[in-house]
Amino acid sequence: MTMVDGTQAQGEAYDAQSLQDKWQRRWTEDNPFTASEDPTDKRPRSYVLDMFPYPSGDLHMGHAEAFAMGDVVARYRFQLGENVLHPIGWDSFGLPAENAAIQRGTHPAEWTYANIETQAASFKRYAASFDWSRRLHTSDPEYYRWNQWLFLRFFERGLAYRKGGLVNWCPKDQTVLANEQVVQGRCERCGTEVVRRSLDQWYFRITEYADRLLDDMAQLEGCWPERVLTMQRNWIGRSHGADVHFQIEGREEPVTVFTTRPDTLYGATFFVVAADAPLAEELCAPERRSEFEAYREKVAKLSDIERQSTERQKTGVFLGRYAVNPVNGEQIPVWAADYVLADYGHGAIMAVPAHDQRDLDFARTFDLPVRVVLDTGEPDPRETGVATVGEGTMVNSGPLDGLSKTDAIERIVDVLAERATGNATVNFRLRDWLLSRQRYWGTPIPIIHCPDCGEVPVPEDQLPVTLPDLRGADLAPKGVSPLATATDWVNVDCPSCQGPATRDTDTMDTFVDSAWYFLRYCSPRMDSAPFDSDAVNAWGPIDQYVGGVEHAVLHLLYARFFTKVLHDMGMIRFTEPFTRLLNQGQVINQGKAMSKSLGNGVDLGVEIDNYGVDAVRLTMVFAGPPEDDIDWADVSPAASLRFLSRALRVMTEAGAASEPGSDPASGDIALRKVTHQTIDKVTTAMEAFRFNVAVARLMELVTAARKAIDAGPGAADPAVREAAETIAVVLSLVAPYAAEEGWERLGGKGSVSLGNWPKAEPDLLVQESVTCVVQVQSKVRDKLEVAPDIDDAELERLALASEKVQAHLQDREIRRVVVRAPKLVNIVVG
Ligand code: ANZ
Ligand code: ZN
Repeated sequence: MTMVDGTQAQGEAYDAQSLQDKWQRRWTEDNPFTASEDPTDKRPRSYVLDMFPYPSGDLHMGHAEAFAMGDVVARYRFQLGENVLHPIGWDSFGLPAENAAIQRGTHPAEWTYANIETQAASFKRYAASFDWSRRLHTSDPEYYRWNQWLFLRFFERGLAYRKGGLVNWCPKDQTVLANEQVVQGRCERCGTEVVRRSLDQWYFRITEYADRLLDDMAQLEGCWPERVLTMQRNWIGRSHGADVHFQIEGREEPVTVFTTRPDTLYGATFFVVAADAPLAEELCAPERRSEFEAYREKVAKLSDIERQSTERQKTGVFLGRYAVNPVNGEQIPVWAADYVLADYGHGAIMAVPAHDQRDLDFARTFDLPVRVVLDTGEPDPRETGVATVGEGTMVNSGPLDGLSKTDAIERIVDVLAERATGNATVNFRLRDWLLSRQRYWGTPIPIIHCPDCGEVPVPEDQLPVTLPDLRGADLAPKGVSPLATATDWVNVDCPSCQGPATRDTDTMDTFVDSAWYFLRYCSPRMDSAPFDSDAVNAWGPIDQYVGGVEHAVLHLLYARFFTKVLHDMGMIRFTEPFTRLLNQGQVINQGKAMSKSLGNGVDLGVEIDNYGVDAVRLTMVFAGPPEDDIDWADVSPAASLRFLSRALRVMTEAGAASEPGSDPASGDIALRKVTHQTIDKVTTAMEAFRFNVAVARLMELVTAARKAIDAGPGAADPAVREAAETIAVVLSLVAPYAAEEGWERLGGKGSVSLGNWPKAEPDLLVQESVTCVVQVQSKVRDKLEVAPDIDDAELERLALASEKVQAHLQDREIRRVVVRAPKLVNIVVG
């Protein structure tokens, strides 16, 4: 343990370890951060939430940063005297527990709960201001029971359904992945290349909420980071366009395509079906079949990203059929290709090579015709190989000729509607949420499959469907859920007809757990409902959510979806869960993300042993704005420790020299001004989430107080006490141990952390002005009243803007401006 010598005045060293031992014990006894449910408690409520951790081991540097930032937010609200809900829990289901258990030959529960205890102890040591009474673990049956209950409500409303279809499959983890969990064609967790498989899976119908998920973002504008809003918008991907029905020879029903450019309908020179769509197989002429099947096999191995890459040479197979363009009766060949995706739009397109680059690349590869239908003034795509996408005038388009693109879109949609061959429509990139997983460590899906009754919900009084223990069983991925091996568990009577039936053996995606945990915190022990609506309406929506930007799409979108469904069910009042969002940066080292292979990892436990919790937290907060990454090689926890020692010494000396309650009005006016300006600036910085600025101001106040003790009015001056008390309160946001200790030494009442935020006295904020003389060629031409701390640039700007000065400058060239802030500006002209 590093000791910093602070002995000069008090013979008292700053010993982080002993401060931690002392105050942690007190906090455990007093629970100062317990939220109040007392209805007579009239303090404003605020709900501050950190994204809950996954118990993958002990806390690491990333947690230390995230939770330092979140804690500053929560502690600030506590200091303002609000009734703050700042809960903690664990996102404790999921694959890593299962994989670790397989490796170590233990049960996932053992690994999980041991890690939770480790992290909980570390959070306590880290002095996070949590309400520990509300702690939850999503792998507890008391919690996941409500996942099941919610699933059944969704099921009743048609928002949970099972269907067969192509899904992303990770061959290593042997489980399906949601689209969101496929990153550049690879499994987000293990990096294995993902393949497509046809399976029956459970989905949540999130697409039904696509419009609202987009439109309600208006509420978040300015309160969530712009980049997160953009990512959500792109993920939902709303495009306006038209459905157009093409007749295909030998097929009764027309085939519909989605296009954002119905204006280009006369330029459609071929038709493309996704090679892996059932339609391609159906349309394929017998003589093309073997070629088609070979092609389809190759396509199955590709990820969506690869398929749509503009760099790849286009591939495809002619299906031996023709489609009929509904506006001019033209016959165009039908192809199967991989650049058209089976699950977007209708899985088929009309190809307009002149105005769509992918289509043009394809046309050039297979020597298909290209017809320009919008004259944009750009060079001919047939010569350049570059599709033209600009605005212009319609050509080669019969009745559309001469129209602008926008007018043509409107006209053609009318024509299509009249002939019942198309209509305007909106299409979304968003897919339904695939929630079933073929793994053990998750919430069992509460459905029983009966040969006679079909999908039968587990009756409510039989919830939770608890996981079979499977201790000692082989959980290694085999493609079917390990739950299927627990035959006693699987075989049940059908709740509806009492005949033999089987339980669904899949478990839920853990994003289900985190889609509503923030509601559970409001009434964590409720055993008759997932949450108490009154409590949720009293606390929610969450005022401030803090967490990593890696959750910008998945978790936040799902939580927003659940909130809307629960709102529609009448269970909650609000429609958006998180009023404000803060994404903290990452902790890196020597310019790179910490990793085992680079050997640049920093161990949080070691840092805390070396410098203490306060110094580590202070370093995190002081390093920069909370959104920025922190390079641990560029910061100095040792310097933080020295600062803490200085701060504690000021508090100690002031405490020893004066009694609490003395009237600061009689104190040293210069120091008082510094104190109140600090309060003012720190408050502004806190409201603007510039915690690093708040710390910088605090450091200045400590320096000013030190000076006042040593070279000014001395430690007994009431202004020194006022400064020291302010230091303790502001310091409590980042360095709770030093703050609490200093407060005690100052004789402060209760915990320093609750309801002590000071108010700046306006009188002490007024800065006197100084008269600045402005000269032109060394002759005084004007006098300005300016702030004493004005900087040179600002003073020069004011001087040059003066009308009197302008009158003397006229058009003469300024050769030099001499600025001596705040008293003098001299303008030298040529
Ligand atoms: C004809 C056309 C002409 C198109 C033109 C574009 C430009 P966004 O904006 O992403 O919604 N498309 C439709 N379904 C597709 C699928 N399953 N796979 C791949 N591409 C598909 O894109 C909509 C456009 O993407 C549609 O408009 C269609 O091509 C293509 F000058 O239709 B377009
Ligand atoms: Zn039945």
